[in-house]
Amino acid sequence: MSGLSGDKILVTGALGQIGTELVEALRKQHGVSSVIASDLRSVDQVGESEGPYLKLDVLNTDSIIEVCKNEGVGTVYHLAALLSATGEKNPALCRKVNVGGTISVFEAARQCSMRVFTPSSIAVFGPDAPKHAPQITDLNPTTVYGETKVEGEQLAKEYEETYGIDIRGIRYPGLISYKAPAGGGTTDYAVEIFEAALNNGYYDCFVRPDTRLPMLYMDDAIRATLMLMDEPSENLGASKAGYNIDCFSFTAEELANAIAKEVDGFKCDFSPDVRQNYADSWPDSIDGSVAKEEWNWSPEFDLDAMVKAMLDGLSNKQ
Ligand code: NAD
Ligand code: AKB
Repeated sequence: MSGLSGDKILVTGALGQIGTELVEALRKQHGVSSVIASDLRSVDQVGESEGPYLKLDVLNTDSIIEVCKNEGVGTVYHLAALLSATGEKNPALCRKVNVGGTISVFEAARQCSMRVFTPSSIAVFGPDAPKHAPQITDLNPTTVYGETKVEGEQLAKEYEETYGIDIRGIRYPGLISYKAPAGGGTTDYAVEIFEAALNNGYYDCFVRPDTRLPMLYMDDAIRATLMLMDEPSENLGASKAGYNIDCFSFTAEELANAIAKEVDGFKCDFSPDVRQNYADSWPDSIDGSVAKEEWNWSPEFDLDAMVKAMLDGLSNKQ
């Protein structure tokens, strides 16, 4: 992978669930000083940083352009966003940050000749999509968050067609990890349940036991992201702004049972709240055959491997 205007990498929203692990992986691949992490928090709030860090609001296009020009940034991983549960509580802010922030980054990419990775989500699908969602189908989400993700994919296509910018994205399923907390999404129950199981032996889950959603362990999500960004451009087709990727699916009850096999006495109750509606509007599983054909994606972690990795990771952290 070669940078265009420069070889450095900028990550927005770097302190979030994905950014925490993506920055680590990118620094291993490219060297610590080549990867600039950025987020809304100031440096003194972040503490001792293990590499370059900047306070950067993605709504401030001029600042992004200035940083990219001064630092010689060639690639941006744009992660700053509001997730579904937080976004539905404040739809205006969700639109502002998710769509406005994406336009800022694309404008900077246009002016500084940069490549961009920007995640989409399974939230692009609405209740009318097949429950095993194909790559191509009508996208009619019923959440504002989902609408911003559809708009992000459309903007990526427009910027690529109009200005020739290389913009790539993955429709991430719910991501499960332990290094940083989940950031206010509907799929957060599949993350919170682990810490609750280890600390309290009990979790009160905010979706019904039969709620089935596509999910992925973070190691696989990071690997998919790096693979997609390393793939030669000529191999990628019309879905490059938002690939479905193969992952695994389980119900909330299947997850609780898998944890109970490992954590003696673990008990889970289910008290669905408003997030149930968002979960019900999303598919049960997704068809990742286009990503498999174009850049050979397949995940390594299944439900049992993920449960073991989560419990080991959290136990070693505590
Ligand atoms: P997160 O909420 O954990 O992190 C987002 C980060 O963005 C936060 O650190 C926040 O401080 C920062 N941020 C918010 N507003 C900002 C602004 N104006 N300027 C700069 N930074 C700002 O989210 P995440 O889980 O790491 O998700 C990253 C991306 O991946 C998002 O686009 C999200 O929609 C997408 N995604 C995540 C998942 C998942 O399960 N985590 C699934 C599908 C898609
Ligand atoms: C959320 O639940 O909001 C995210 C997502 C699937 O986009 N995890």
